[in-house]
Amino acid sequence: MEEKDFKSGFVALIGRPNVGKSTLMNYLVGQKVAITSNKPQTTRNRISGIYTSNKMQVVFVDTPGIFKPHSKLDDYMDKASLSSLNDVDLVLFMVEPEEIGKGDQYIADLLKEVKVPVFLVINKVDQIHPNKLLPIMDSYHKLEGFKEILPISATQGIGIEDLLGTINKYLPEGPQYYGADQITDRPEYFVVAELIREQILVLTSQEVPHATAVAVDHMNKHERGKLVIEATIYVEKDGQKGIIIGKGGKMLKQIGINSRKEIENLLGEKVNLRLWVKVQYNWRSDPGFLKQIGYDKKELS
Ligand SMILES: Nc1nc2c(ncn2[C@@H]2O[C@H](COP(=O)(O)OP(=O)(O)OP(=O)(O)O)[C@@H](O)[C@H]2O)c(=O)[nH]1
Ligand SMILES: [Mg+2]
Repeated sequence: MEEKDFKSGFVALIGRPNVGKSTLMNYLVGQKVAITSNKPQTTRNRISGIYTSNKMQVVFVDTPGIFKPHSKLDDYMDKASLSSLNDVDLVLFMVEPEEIGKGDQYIADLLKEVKVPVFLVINKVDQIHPNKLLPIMDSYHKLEGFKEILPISATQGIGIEDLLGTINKYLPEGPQYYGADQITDRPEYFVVAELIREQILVLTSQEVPHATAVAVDHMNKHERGKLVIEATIYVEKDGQKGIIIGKGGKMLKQIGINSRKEIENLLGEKVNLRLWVKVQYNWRSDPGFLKQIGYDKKELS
């Protein structure tokens, strides 16, 4: 229950693609609200994961990895990440367990403009020998500007208690914004579409995952005790459509089987998932289409 010195606030997760931002958020929330993959540029929209204990409520704001934009979608993704820095209480800048490189230097420079405290979080420390950690931490100490430098592993749970304890120290006293059982700010249909996209990231390669968008069209009727979900997978070219469907429909079937399991896990009920594949030429550079499927810049302000 709410105590007198209850703390709450918003904490942004910022960093290059693939450093483990979404993995950390899921670990903290205790459930998969953001999809993850070993391919960079997995996250495309801001999504919050809500952590609640009897001492505090932290709204973690996961963001797309920051990189040099090549298309309208890329540009949208960078803006989504950077705009989140203006309205949070704290920023976690996540990096790989290695000495600072160009991509991280670029983000570190952007973060100098941020007025709220910034923690440097070195993730994936399970991948390195403990002796290697000190020189890495030193290289970041030299940069200055970080209130705390914290090594963690988002998959092994290393350093997470420390991280939460340190966040607690910096957050202001405040109310519980969300119910204790709410784990994300996004509607279920958004997470459902993402879970389908996650399987496309797992099962296909090269340009296909990046050329794919998923939209849930219907998710409100039941047939024979199952929730019927209809969703469309958009790709940019006929060849990509062929890959998503696969020989004799094999790939699409596998995408359906895998994502249905994840969706049933999320919703806690049986699902009848129906998938369609459509070509939407050059959708990544089409502002009208981006808006139509929810990648809307206005959503950010
Ligand atoms: N070994 C190890 N792998 C990790 C750890 N955290 C994340 N990963 C892996 O790193 C990969 C990327 O994780 P994501 O959470 O998707 O990374 P992200 O920063 O959200 O990436 P974008 O959404 O593309 O910006 C996945 O394969 C994760 O399993 C960790 O602590 N240790
Ligand atoms: Mg991510």
